[in-house]
Amino acid sequence: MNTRYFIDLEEKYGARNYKPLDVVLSRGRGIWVWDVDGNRYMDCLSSYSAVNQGHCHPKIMESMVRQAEKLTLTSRAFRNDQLGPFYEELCALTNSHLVLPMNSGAEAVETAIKAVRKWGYRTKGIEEGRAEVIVCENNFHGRTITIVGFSTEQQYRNGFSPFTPGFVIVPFGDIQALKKAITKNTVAFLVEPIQGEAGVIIPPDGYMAGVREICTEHTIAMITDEIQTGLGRTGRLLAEEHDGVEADVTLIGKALSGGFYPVSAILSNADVLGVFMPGDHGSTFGGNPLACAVARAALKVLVEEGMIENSARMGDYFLDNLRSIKSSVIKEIRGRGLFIGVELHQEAGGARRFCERLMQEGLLCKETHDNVIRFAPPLVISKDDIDWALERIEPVLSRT
Ligand code: IF1
Repeated sequence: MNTRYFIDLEEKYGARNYKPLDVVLSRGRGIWVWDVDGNRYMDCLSSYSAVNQGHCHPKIMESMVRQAEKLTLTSRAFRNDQLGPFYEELCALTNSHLVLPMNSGAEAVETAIKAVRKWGYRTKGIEEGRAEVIVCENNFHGRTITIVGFSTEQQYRNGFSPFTPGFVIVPFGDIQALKKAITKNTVAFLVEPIQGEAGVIIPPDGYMAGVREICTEHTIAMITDEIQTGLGRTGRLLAEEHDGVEADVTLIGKALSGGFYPVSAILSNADVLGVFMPGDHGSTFGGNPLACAVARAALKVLVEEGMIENSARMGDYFLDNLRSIKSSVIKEIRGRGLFIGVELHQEAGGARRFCERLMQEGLLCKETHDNVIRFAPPLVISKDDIDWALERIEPVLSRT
């Protein structure tokens, strides 16, 4: 059965909440994926940074299979032998005090919002129901009603109101705007260290350090959403490290499982997550033994196989070479580590058609916000692999 057969099935039975490229993948290993017709592609999206460790990493797979044969789910009504070691390893790696395990990134964001609201009421004496969380324009934190309610992207909001109150929106990268937005009811500031969906937008130098200072000064919880930027994507374990800051609450997901399983986590100092009492919060699958075993293996290979350092080195190499391409369509090239966005001029006619041309050349990438091509390959990519990619990117971007 070939590509058309599978596309027709999806079109016939599937809700239309995506418009994917017409490639039907059936196998993946490392940076490569193959479609049902046997064509090979380099994956330059990594499932939005959920496959940092490369597709089907054998050691993560081995851990998943071994755990799946033993015990997959106990509910949190009982304990299991993977949860404590997962907590200990994750806290040691991220210098965190407490962990709350969830499944999707959006669940981690929602959990953090619940935690900081309760923390504000219980420790700052804010009047119940008045808590405010400051967020940024062009944010992306997930797709729940509460989260899209504070999105500035109309398409993410249209048709889904009414929304959750208690959110204030400020420009990303603007310290003064953040200061002005703070009131006596402000409990937290939620920010992506680099805005991914907005088009790999990197804030001015010192922004995150300034945020840290303001949040400390006003006793506001600094929440960094590292669900996409974390776990090596920008060349450091967490993107916040580039600014030498430690958030009060850090959210991770995606590559926390190496793409094998939905695993997310809220990392925090004891103050914030410490407000949760038994019965306050939970989820059926949060912290299940299979998720923990997979996440433990995913973190282990990420660190032990030098993927974070490789992301920094290969990201610099990729960026330098992209910047040397002579092209009338490229407006700006932005990136940190292997988190790269190539913004095209409006006149180029949109990034989608370049992604379609690149697909024909064997390279899978994704446009974001019409004019930005995102290049985010798995962190195991080599210099030769990048040269292979550049040999295909250069002609596509230098021709209009
Ligand atoms: C889609 C992109 C979109 C995230 C950050 C939380 C979440 C995400 C910084 C929620 C998820 C995914 C969702 C997926 C496409 C992709 C994405 F930013 F990565 F490109 F949409 F904007 N915080 N991002 O990036 O995590 O609940 O999905 O596990 O919704 O189309 P999730």
